Amino acid sequence: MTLDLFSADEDALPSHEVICPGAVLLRRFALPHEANILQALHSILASAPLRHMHTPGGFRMSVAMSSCGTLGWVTDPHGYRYTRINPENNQPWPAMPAGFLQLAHAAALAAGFTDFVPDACLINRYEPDARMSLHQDKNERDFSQPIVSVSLGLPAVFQFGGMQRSDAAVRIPLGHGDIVVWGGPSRLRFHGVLPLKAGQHPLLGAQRINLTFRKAG
Ligand code: MD6
Ligand code: FE
Repeated sequence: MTLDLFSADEDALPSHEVICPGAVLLRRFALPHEANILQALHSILASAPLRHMHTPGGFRMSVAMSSCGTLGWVTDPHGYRYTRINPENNQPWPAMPAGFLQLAHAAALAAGFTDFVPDACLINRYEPDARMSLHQDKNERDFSQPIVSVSLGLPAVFQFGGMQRSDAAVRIPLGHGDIVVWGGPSRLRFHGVLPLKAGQHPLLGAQRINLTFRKAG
């Protein structure tokens, strides 16, 4: 009998890959937390439902969004910004669950960023064909803090570019449970998500959910 060291079992282990300085991919890091995350998401989205916002230029976003934490990210004809009140229902955003905070903190630490305490978690839902065009995350106050991005459900192709929109972008497939931590010299890189391919995920069905944790205020 031969021991198969490179069997499919290896695909079940977490991994740590540096994408470029400041950007780390932690494959499967969120898997042990999937049940907790989905349960918490269910109640967050019951009080702050996902909705398709419009860009300042007037385009309806194909990604449906909500937020939890002290600050939530919104876009409307006045621009992109963080607010304490959800403009859809004039209520504060749902609190960030302790489990979300702990996961984001642990992922940041694994990527070399100490003391990450997010005050905003943006919740993105992609259905087939939904995409996010290349953008920079620059509505946050302190760019010394990283962003922790958790992917759940259907796989997607993430694009990491450079500091200019026109810079070449690498493509990284992201699957259920993968986390990207992004900061330092990479913090202001352009990035985006290619149109989601149709499919069925055993837990989430025909969608991808992305959580991005930020220290926004
Ligand atoms: C997404 N993520 O993965 C969209 N931004 O659906 C982002 O826009 C993002 O994943 C900054 C850092 C990590 C991200
Ligand atoms: Fe982003």
